[in-house]
Amino acid sequence: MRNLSLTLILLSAVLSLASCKKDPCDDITCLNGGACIDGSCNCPEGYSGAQCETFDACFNVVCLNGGDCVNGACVCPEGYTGADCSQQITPSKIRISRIEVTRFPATDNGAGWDFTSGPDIYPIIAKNNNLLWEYPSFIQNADPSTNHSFDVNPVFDLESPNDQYAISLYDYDDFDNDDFMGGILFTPYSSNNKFPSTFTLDAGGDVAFKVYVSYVW
Ligand SMILES: [Ca+2]
Ligand SMILES: [Ca+2]
Repeated sequence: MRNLSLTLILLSAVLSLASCKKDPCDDITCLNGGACIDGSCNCPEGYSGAQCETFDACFNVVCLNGGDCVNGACVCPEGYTGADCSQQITPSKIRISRIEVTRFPATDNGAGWDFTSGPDIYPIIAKNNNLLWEYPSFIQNADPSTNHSFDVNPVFDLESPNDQYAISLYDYDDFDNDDFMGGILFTPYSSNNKFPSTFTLDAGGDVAFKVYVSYVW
């Protein structure tokens, strides 16, 4: 009996202590719409700090194309501009490092390209019928069933990316004029192309190419 009454006394003492325990949020002020929960501020999105006093200037700032937000403004990667990096900058040059020939005609209108063997192929690039670049050698007796790769070394720059160029394939011949095998007109740049590192030039005709490029701004 004595034990029980002692227990009751202790219990009521604990209860009275608990009832006058302070609300942990009494002295807490949460700014910017924050709400105090169990003694600490629960801040709305974009705010942080003990009192929600710090605003992240990059909250809700969207930077496209790999841009980074710094102090509330987008820092754009090379080639992009605009508040959200959505705008492309026209490159001053498009640099070709490799040309792959992905299709050429197996025959010259039914005849062989050469008397007893396959064509000896090489690509050229021209603009307004002026030769700008040609591969300095050729691939001998090229097999039309596979792709053929030409390293462009040193690199060749297309100096006016918005102009039209022509890429053509020739069969080198020893004793007469080289045979034209086919060509495609192309404009290397468009303002929303996202700067691809390769582009495919294929109009469904006799020849098709894949061109490996980089960009100079
Ligand atoms: Ca020939
Ligand atoms: Ca030949």
